[in-house]
Amino acid sequence: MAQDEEVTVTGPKTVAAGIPGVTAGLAAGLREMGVVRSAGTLRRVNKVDGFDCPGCAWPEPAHRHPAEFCENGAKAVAEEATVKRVGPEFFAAHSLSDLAWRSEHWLGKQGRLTHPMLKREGADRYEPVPWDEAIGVLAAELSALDSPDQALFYTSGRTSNEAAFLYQLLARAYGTNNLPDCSNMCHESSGVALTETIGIGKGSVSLDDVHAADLIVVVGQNPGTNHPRMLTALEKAKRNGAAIVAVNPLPEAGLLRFKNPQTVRGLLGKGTVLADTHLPIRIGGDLALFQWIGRRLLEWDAADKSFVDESTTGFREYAAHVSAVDADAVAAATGLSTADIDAVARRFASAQRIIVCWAMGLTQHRDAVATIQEIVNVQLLRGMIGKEGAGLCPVRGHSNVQGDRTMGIYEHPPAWSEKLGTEFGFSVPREPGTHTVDAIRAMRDQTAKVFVGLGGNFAAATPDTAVTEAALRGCRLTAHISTKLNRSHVVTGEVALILPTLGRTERDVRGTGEQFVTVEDSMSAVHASRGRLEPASDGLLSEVAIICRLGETLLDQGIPWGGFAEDYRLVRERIARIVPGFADYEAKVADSIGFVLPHPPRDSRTFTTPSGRAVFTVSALTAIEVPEGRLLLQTLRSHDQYNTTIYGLDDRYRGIHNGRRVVLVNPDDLTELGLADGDMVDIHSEWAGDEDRHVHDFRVVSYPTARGCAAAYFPEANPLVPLDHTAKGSHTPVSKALVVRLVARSAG
Ligand SMILES: Nc1nc2c(c(=O)[nH]1)N[C@H]1C(S)=C(S)[C@@H](COP(=O)(O)OP(=O)(O)OC[C@H]3O[C@@H](n4cnc5c(=O)[nH]c(N)nc54)[C@H](O)[C@@H]3O)O[C@H]1N2
Ligand SMILES: Nc1nc2c(c(=O)[nH]1)N[C@H]1C(S)=C(S)[C@@H](COP(=O)(O)OP(=O)(O)OC[C@H]3O[C@@H](n4cnc5c(=O)[nH]c(N)nc54)[C@H](O)[C@@H]3O)O[C@H]1N2
Ligand SMILES: [Mo]
Repeated sequence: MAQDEEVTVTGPKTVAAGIPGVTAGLAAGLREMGVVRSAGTLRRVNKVDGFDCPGCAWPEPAHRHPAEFCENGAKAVAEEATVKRVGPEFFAAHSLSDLAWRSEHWLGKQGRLTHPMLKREGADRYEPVPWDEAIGVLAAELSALDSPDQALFYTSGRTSNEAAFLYQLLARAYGTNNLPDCSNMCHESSGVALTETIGIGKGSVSLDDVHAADLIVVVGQNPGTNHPRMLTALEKAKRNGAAIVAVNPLPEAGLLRFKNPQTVRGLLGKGTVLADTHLPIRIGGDLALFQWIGRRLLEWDAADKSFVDESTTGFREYAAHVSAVDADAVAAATGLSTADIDAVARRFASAQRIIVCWAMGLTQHRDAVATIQEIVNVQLLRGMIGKEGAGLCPVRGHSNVQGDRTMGIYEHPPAWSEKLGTEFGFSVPREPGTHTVDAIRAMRDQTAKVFVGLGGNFAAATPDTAVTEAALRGCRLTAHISTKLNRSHVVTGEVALILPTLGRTERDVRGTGEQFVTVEDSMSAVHASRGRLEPASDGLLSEVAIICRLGETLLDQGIPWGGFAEDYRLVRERIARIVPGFADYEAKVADSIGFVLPHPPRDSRTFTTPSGRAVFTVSALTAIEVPEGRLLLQTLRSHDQYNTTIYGLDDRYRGIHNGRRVVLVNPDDLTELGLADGDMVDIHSEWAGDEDRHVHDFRVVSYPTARGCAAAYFPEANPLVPLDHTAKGSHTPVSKALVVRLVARSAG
């Protein structure tokens, strides 16, 4: 999958968005959509009567700006609304052996899928088939399995609430909880950490809280690229007097300075300095950092004693543990000086309304759950839950990943299983199913034989690419409900299906007329999303319609699939009856900006933990061991991608152009390793004595990351992530802390 790359490096930027952001967004729109379609489409992003941006899960403000989208939202929309097409002629011209060596960038750029396609056993090509045949093949293969647990039903986070609800209903009525999802690789650690400590796996702040905070700490997150609209909220908080602290091994542009493209000042001026302090932490040092902050808060008598007494449990043990935390151990783990950490601890001690935000820089680590729980500890100590302008803010990735979980996309049976079973007349299986990593193991071990993907790109997004691809190829059938071509369509089982579907931006007309769907953002707000564009092809079905057709063909339980497919209100009616918090669903989403789901800690300082209190936790202070001559590598996103969808080969804010096979290393480490900027290396990852994993031909970039740390892009670096190297308690692949060795490629 080599690409013709001639990487050029211009060095990191310190300011995000402004005119370059606007022009990059518009250019992407014009390139993919043309002038008329661009103007009409971008105007409807995140509007009350428009569609939810398929980009990130950052919430929309109640009073929306005429341009309530960002550069990367515009790119996400352009990618979906492209005028290019991948139809039967494309597959006639390209065999699977031909497609297998194409890059993800190339595959994605071919355009939108238009027809159901089938690869028959032994064939090296997809051929077009009618929908009935495609659904028939899938249903027949599922029916032929010895047990429903031999099937896997994966979901990616763009799926609407309606489709997600029906999909889990289908899987469970068929007989399995095998519902792995992208969340398993994403914010699972946050969900586990928060459920154990505050009783609910979701963040506790609203957008108004962000605007009202006086200290916002952004840990392990790159909002300038991945949640650009968050910068607008940070800017507003800043103007209201908030201090902002960034904790990150990299000096990410958006965190340092921001030019708001929605204001004249932002477009033409110097922009707003966002972060008052940047702690360039060593990868994996956050657990130690927050334990030390906890220690200082206790020494300085900064605890909110009445909150701790009235609402928490476990304080004594926590206090005893952090009081003994050793300064040298903290310095070694964080790579930071005590003085620098203390300066941030003092902000925690004096601020009255503190929000801590985080994303993948915390969740994709071996001790991710414990690390997030240290943040919870500090916030509990300061009484920062259920208080205006304060709280815990895991910033989700995919635009409806949180909603999918609310709708029961989960390998464990949902809390409302019994209601689900009673409503539809079957018993929900009790045995937990497989999460993403177990799904790969099951295919590898041939205990799973049919893989169905509702969106996403399982082959490329998952760890240990060689193992995962072999596992997928070992399946009897792989089937993907997708908008665009990707690696997962070309790494197939014996039989393979592509089921092309409508995107968020497109009009969805069913028997009872035009339909809308609903989604939930990162702050538990649920609202409607209405596609406005003409569908990319007449051959497309909505996700809801595809699931219903499969349900009808596969199952004979008497679930009214036909009715659901023609009128999504009937789906919402069932959700309202079954899923807590959705009473009056239809009325609440029909013509308003939506509603916010209940969140007991935020709403009333109620904690639905076994003790009825928020829980302080104690975790050992660990540091990742890195042998001599090795670096700690994180895999991250460039400014020009959406997960495995590669928009382009530039990473503007980091000053890297025309290539993605790069590894960013601190200049002092380069000197020590006898390497220099521009060198070509192979990267070998070392784990549990197993040194087989490597990727080749990466260009070294001298970059101001923390000492001992390195960074490369996801998904190119995924072959380095060991399948069994997962976070304790959440099973999330450790994508942010790989021990690696760089091996220079000999010249010539
Ligand atoms: N344009 C665009 N938007 C997106 C996405 C996209 O690919 N493109 N993806 C979406 C999805 S699914 C998600 S989950 C989110 C991801 O949003 P992010 O979590 O912002 O994404 P990453 O690129 O993985 O960035 C991880 C950040 O954590 C830092 N980091 C790495 N290791 C550590 C550590 O040990 N400690 C600390 N403190 N920091 C660390 C990295 O330097 C980097 O800044 O974005 C969503 N939005
Ligand atoms: N090494 C490493 N690996 C990682 C990560 C990392 O940071 N490092 N991050 C992880 C994270 S946070 C996540 S969330 C996962 C992402 O894993 P996935 O969600 O599986 O991957 P995506 O790249 O988001 O999926 C893109 C594909 O979804 C399809 N698609 C897009 N829109 C729609 C739609 O509306 N409907 C349907 N049916 N299909 C659609 C298109 O065909 C597109 O090619 O990757 C994880 N993998
Ligand atoms: Mo994610």
